[in-house]
Amino acid sequence: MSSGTEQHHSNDFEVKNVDPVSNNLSNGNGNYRKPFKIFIGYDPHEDLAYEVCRYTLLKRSSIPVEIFPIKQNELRQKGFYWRERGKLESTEFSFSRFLTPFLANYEGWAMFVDCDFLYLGNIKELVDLIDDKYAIMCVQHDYAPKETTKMDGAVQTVYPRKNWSSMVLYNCGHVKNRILTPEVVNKETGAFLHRFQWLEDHEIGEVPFVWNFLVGHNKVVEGDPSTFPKAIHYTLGGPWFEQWKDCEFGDLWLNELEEYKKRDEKKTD
Ligand SMILES: [Mn+2]
Repeated sequence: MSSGTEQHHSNDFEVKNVDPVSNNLSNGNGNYRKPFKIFIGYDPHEDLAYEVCRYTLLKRSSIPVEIFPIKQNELRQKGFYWRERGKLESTEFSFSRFLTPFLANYEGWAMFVDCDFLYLGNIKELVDLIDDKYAIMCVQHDYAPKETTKMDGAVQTVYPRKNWSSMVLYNCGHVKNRILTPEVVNKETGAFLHRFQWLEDHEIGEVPFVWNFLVGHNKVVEGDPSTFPKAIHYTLGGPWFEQWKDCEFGDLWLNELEEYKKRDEKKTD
């Protein structure tokens, strides 16, 4: 990647809303003293998706968060990632996502999320659902997609726990997650990793589906706020791809993109 691109992402590390004097936060119960670490899967083919995902996450967060893009080329340079890309990998972070606990030094909780998410809710509400008795927490989708291709023609595969790994809260300090070393992440099968086979079922906590609202699958029920998406997941492809410009909720993403671009222009003036 060129140094120009690196510069463009130079503020990926971002701490927000920290009171510089006391380091105390308005929430008061002490859970938010340390910024919450969020790792976003990055793919050079979906740079705008990453930017908008990050923008909406920061914009609506009332707690301090640190955002790190998971970039495969950087992980390779650091010697954390070396596996060859398989045909079924639709993004560069298909496997590198499972380095999240390692990248967080096996400490505290951290979130991994795909770049094809749009945040409408405050991430604090998700962090408040964290329960230390679990090794991970995620939306436990139960479905078999009808579509056979996704994004720019990559083949859709159907497997148990499909899409569970696209947004995961990792209890990085949990002893069971110590197994996720670079060695294991680089050699284990997609089934082992994406189905969380290093864990027992009872170690996998559940969060409401609105935190991984699958476009084309999940539905809003009028008058029922519990179905209103807090994080929209354009899992089939989003408006940053020409053929998905008119997809459901595509207008919301395009509006955020416009806002992000305007803000970016102001900054560089
Ligand atoms: Mn996705």
